[in-house]
Amino acid sequence: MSVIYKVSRFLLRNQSQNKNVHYKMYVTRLFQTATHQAKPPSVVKMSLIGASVGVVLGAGYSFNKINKDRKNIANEGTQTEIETLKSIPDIKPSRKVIYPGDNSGLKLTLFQYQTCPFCCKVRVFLDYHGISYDVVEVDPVLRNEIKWSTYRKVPIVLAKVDGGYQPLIDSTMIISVLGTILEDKYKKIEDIVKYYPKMFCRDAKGTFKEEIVNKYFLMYQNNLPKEKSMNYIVEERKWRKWADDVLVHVLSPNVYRTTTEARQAFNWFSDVGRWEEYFPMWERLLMINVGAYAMWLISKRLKKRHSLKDDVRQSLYDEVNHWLNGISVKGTQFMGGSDPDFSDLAVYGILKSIEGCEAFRDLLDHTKVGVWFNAMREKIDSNHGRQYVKY
Ligand SMILES: N[C@@H](CCC(=O)N[C@@H](CS)C(=O)NCC(=O)O)C(=O)O
Repeated sequence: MSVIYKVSRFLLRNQSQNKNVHYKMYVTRLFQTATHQAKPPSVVKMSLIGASVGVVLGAGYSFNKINKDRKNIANEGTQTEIETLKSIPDIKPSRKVIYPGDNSGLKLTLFQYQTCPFCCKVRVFLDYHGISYDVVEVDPVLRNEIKWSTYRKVPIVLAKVDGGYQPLIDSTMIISVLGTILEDKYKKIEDIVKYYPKMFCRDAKGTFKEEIVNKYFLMYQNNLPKEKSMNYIVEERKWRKWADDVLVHVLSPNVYRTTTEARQAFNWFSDVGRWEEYFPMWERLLMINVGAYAMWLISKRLKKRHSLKDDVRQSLYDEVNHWLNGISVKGTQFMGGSDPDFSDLAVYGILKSIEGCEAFRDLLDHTKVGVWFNAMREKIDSNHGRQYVKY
């Protein structure tokens, strides 16, 4: 879903560049006139110039690449902690979610896009546990609301801690940190976050990036919850990772499968993301119309990249059935048993992000996910997880 936001930024950038277009065309025309009147250079001379430029550019590129590779290799394995802010950035929350029964003592602000699957995961986690939070809706084009952060994605949670505000980044890390805290009231966010440093490493394709490598782990520190065995914890981790690495990737090609579906999806994003409030009319219409078309094109590439079936719906049904089979092997209502666990919450959050799209309606018609989904909705809407918060 993050591509939506890239597309909109691309559109806005182009818009401001348009101002220069006439001037550029004028200069180009002048240049064309000048070269038209000059004597044409010989073919040999032009080839020599071309070859020299090629050699210089090639050498520059290789030099840069070697330097970058050298730097990357030298940095591999280095860790950075996420620093605490002295004060909260001066940004007014878009709204407040208040649960009267919340005695967690946590003061959290969630910076988000309403329809981002990763943000939905975090909201579902907080709602289930009945933890109050402020929401700052981030403008996906300008992202001014997260200017204070070097991490440029959402969700970000800012948690009030002694002496400042602790940024938590990445949906999975946010949930693991808060999950650790809910297990033990004596643990402090600013201490726990130190166990989740960003590490400079290579991904499966060998590309260097910063990643919180242990983000699927809760810091139980030899104090495993009585109701969970080690095998159970490993399984739960596996499903959480599957949700991020597999399930999320079947969404876009399904949501933007046809131009009509893409437009419908964008209209729904506009409604639930309150784009009317945040964007001028022309920009909203541009995002819906051009964005939908661009996403329709991009989703074809994503389909290939993630090796989805020609009928992308089938890939969506297959993955959701894979999840439902996992539950039926256990013979319980949820993956977590009679109550949802971290993996149920993650899968529910991700699917909830496409709830208003045709793909989701088809999913309800072609799989049995509705029973689990509705049961999850009930648990979350009643803040059922509140009872497990150890405060
Ligand atoms: N692994 C991250 C992924 C977060 C992510 O990719 N968020 C998207 C929004 S759906 C984003 O902010 N993309 C950056 C952008 O808008 O350029 C997480 O789980 O939080």
